[in-house]
Amino acid sequence: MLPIEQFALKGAAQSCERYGNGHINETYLVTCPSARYILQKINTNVFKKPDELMQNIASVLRHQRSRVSDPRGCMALVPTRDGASWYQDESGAYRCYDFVEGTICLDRAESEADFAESGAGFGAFQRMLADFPAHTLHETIPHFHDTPDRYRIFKEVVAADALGRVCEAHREIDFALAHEKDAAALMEAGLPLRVTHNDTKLNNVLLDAQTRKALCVIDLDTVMPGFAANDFGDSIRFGASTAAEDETDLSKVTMSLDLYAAFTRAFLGACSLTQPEIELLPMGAKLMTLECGVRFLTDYLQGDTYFRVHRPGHNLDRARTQFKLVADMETKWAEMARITKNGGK
Ligand code: ADP
Ligand code: GN1
Ligand code: MG
Repeated sequence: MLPIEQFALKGAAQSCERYGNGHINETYLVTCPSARYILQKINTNVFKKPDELMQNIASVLRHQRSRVSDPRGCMALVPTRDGASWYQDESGAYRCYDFVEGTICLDRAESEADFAESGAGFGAFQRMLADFPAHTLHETIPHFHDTPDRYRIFKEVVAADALGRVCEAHREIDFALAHEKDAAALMEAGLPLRVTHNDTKLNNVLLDAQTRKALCVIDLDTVMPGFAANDFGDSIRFGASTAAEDETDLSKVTMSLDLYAAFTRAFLGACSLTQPEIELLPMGAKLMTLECGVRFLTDYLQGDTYFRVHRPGHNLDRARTQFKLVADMETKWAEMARITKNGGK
């Protein structure tokens, strides 16, 4: 039983259904007579300290709230009946948000303009947090975009081969190992640390359904200090792909230079980055994709305990698309660098 009645909703809940395509939390749409809500069971296997997580979210939302013009421009937490920002019982940890009405959430860009809007949204989010006191943020997942550390864990998991799956994934393991030389490229570049979102998938920004303009950045669980190139790169990884993250026909999976350019224009137009940060944006795209592939592959080899899966081999399929994208980016590297240098033109 979900603890819906613990939250201060406007009226009794008429329905509560699983919602969205996130890989981490359990998300439910709760409908009351005069309002809708998003109820989430926080994945405490991933977020070990929900109290710290919720402190981060509450303070980021307060900061955003004082800066947005449209009230739908940032999420609103629904307090518990006791006035707390989240609720915990023996079944788990829960939080509730107002449903941001009149928006759409895309798993694939339907046009260059939609994808560019996500760039404008994430760029504006980063700009909005430029004066947020970064030292007050808890590290909700330590070493989240520490690619060398992701490799360290990956290699331990390969060596252990606890489920005997290594034999199913030789080609992918070899690909990952052959690309390890790039792993520290961002971390060793001396880039400025900013407050970043760190999970900038297209489906983590809501677009206004009428205007299709970016309206509200969601999924704030991983807001932590990071590099601008991480946010840029994770968006490209997911949204500039010509296929779904779990497409099994790899011939459909490429990185679209048109989508790359459209996103770059919008992102750079919305936040102001230094020259070294701009130069490393293509590396951000490649590394976030490689890192995500390594994470999917690690999870496959470990028995699918982190990312939600919907079929056998799902995480291996996901790893394959990421590595296909990395290989495709390598063939387009010079053009990606040129487009980035020209501000997305
Ligand atoms: P996860 O961490 O599992 O990805 P998200 O916080 O991204 O969870 O939520 C999953 C999905 O639920 C989103 O992709 C979006 O479709 C929807 N969603 C989340 N919060 C809201 C909200 N406040 N208003 C409308 N839709 C939301
Ligand atoms: C997860 O939570 P969601 O589905 O928006 C993951 C990201 C990965 C992404 C891959 C906290 O994002 O880091 O890039 O899946 N989030 C967490 O699709 O690990
Ligand atoms: Mg999400």
